[in-house]
Amino acid sequence: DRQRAILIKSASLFPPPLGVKFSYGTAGFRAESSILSSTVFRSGILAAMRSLKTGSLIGLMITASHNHVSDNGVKIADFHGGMMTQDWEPFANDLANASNSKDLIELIADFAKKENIPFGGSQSGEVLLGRDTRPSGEALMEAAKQGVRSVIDVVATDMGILTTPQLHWMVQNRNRGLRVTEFDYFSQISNSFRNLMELIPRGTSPEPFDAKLLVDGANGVGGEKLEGLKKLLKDLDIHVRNTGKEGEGNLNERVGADYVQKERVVPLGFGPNDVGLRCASLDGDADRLVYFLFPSEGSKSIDLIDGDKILSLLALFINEQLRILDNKEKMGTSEYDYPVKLGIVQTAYANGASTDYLKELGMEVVFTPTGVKYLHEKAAEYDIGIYFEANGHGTILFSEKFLKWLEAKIQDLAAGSEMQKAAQRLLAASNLINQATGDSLSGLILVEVVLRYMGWSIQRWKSLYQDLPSRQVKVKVVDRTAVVTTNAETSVLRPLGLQEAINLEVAKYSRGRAFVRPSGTEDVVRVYAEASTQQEVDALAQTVAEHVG
Ligand code: NG1
Ligand code: ZN
Repeated sequence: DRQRAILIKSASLFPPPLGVKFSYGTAGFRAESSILSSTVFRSGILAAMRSLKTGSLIGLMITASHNHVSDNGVKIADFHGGMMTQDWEPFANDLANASNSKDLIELIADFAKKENIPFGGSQSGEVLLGRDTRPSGEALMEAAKQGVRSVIDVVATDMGILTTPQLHWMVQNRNRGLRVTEFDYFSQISNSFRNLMELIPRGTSPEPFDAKLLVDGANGVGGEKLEGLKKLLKDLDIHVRNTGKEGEGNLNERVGADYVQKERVVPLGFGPNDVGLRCASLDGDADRLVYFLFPSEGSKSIDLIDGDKILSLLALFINEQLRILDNKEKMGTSEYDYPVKLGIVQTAYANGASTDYLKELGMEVVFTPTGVKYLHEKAAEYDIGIYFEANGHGTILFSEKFLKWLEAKIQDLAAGSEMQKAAQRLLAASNLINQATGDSLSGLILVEVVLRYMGWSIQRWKSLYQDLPSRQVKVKVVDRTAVVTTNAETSVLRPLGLQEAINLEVAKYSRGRAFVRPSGTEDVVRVYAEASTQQEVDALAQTVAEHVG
């Protein structure tokens, strides 16, 4: 039939590389960009099928985030704006690995039948496509569009260069019937920023707030977009470096949130003149955010304010608003009042000191395996769920039920009262921070307002708690899938004996902790360790790595 003929014709333009096995990991498909065109083309077909199946807009993003500029990747944003349903991952893998057009078409036909996908029927579909600034993105975008367009009645809408979180946001909001241009995205952030600024109590700050913020854009899409966004933000004094413009350096090369967080050193473009200033760093596709500062002149290492500390700051802010709202005397007895559940979601990579700190404040802290999809899903179980990975990926999710409650509350409460202001702050925060996925741009703006609300310098924020010394190392192994973990990745099931060996090493140190897991995005096994001194933790990580390799 016609559909088959179209697919055969277009698939022949994108032959797969020989002898490469692709796998849809925690961040979609990633590889050296020169071998990706068939996979991206096929991901376009997949996205189109997903759109027909769900009757909704689906997103497709071309990026390899913090990885080398010569790498690229592709991932699908599902109709709700989050990661693609895990049920479709095996099909994604089969599609990417089909060795010829005939197999490919058979796979598509079988899956369409199994999933009742109405090819060429009454249903039409749409896929929204975005890419980061990688040079290979342009050709891969064409491959993706051809994939989408080879499914009858599905249109491909090319949004050009976007941050990953912008694309997720657009998919989520378009499927809620809203307008989703980049201007709409920027407006939503800047409007809720202004609302929050107006809700800051006057004259409470003990010291004048230093508005100056330096941002490392990783020479990627985030720096460029922040330049646009900051024009709408009065009161913030943002200076973007490593914007990716000519002569500023290469994408992710000794710059960016991944580099700063893992290596703990100053990114290029920052120097001794910046000692003591508040600095932030985005990753290559702007879905990660960390802060840092140079403690003193001449020191090479930085003081890192990682995702855990961003999480702690935001959790304090949210908790404070809930505390103001939960004023027993004034709390109405109306039927819509209910105990609001706040949940904090972390992974095993969270610094132990952050977990202790949050628990001491009485917060509920839960753990999931690494990977945004797990954290996001868990956070969505709460009225307000805050999740962050130590590497700076995270957001705050507000449930529909809670937001309805909040809106009713705001109507009900005395105008201008402290309680009404607390409710308004929560509502503004929910509009500011990306509800689809972790977003360094909206996250950065929220952090900036919260610091002002608290009246805190970056030094004060940093001193919330003292990080335990930690170390991460990668171990190259023949087959990383030989390492199998359980219990949110904190213990090893296989190979047998490895966990016992780790336990013996850990027991030698005070406050020792270590775990190993196979990476979902790189061909390595990762080792993470904590102990009470840097020297001890380096030794611990080293010995554990030797047990792995
Ligand atoms: P892997 O490679 O599975 O460790 C890395 C990050 C994750 C997550 C994904 C997706 C670490 C230790 N791991 O996953 O947290 O961000 O990339 O980009 O930072
Ligand atoms: Zn990223």
